[in-house]
Amino acid sequence: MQLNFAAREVAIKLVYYGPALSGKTTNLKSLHDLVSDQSRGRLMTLETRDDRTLFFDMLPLVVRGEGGMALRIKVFTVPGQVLHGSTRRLVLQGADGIAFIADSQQAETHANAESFLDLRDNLRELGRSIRDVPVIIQFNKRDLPGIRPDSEIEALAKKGREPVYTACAISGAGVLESFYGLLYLVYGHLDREHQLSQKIGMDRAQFLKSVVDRLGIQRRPEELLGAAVGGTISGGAQ
Ligand SMILES: Nc1nc2c(ncn2[C@@H]2O[C@H](COP(=O)(O)OP(=O)(O)OP(=O)(O)O)[C@@H](O)[C@H]2O)c(=O)[nH]1
Ligand SMILES: [Mg+2]
Repeated sequence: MQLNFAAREVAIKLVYYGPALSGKTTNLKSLHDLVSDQSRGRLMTLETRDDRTLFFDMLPLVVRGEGGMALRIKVFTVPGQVLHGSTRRLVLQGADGIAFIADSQQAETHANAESFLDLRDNLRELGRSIRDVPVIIQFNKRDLPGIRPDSEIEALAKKGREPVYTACAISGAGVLESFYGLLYLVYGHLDREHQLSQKIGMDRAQFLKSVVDRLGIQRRPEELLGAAVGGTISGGAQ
């Protein structure tokens, strides 16, 4: 988190991580389409012709609080291809929260696991533990055949500590829910570590409500929070 009192601004960084072609860039494109014009900046993407991110994508969002305090949210994606390991680490630097985008296809199970280990290792290289960083997991591509069944995703959600979401990023389903769940965790974390509520003058409920209002999201906060696999993410989550 970066705090600029003079400009009355708080900036947070979210990173979408995951294996190659899992749908990280597609999540950002859908997120861009789902928020209002006034709250979003230009979506920066740098892709090759075959949909591969070479460096990163970035979507800047701005949420203006009542008291004139602005919250800038920068959403980044990493390049998932194995060979871009050092770029992933660079993009991961200073992340306040991570959305891990997994590919739901059975055949990608191993690639998901490898990428999660890669995330853990890269955080460690940066001197951080994955246990101390807010993380949500999204199982994307739910529209495809040959995916891991809901029952398996539910079991994984029960077992793990990270909130789990299902999504179809090309249609936008689950994209806002995942983003919102991550913001929920990030707020809790930054409040504990840096007293965010005092700094921006909003408690978590006010903060989430203002994100929905200011980004022009046509959904109720409770509905978004209730979308995690296995039910609402609790106040105690992370
Ligand atoms: N069927 C289906 N295809 C998807 C979905 N999400 C993404 N895709 C497709 O999967 C391909 C890869 O998506 P990207 O968003 O570029 O993947 P990425 O994770 O950014 O990949 P890298 O940049 O290489 O790490 C594209 O052809 C997308 O259209 C989904 O929910 N369903
Ligand atoms: Mg990409």
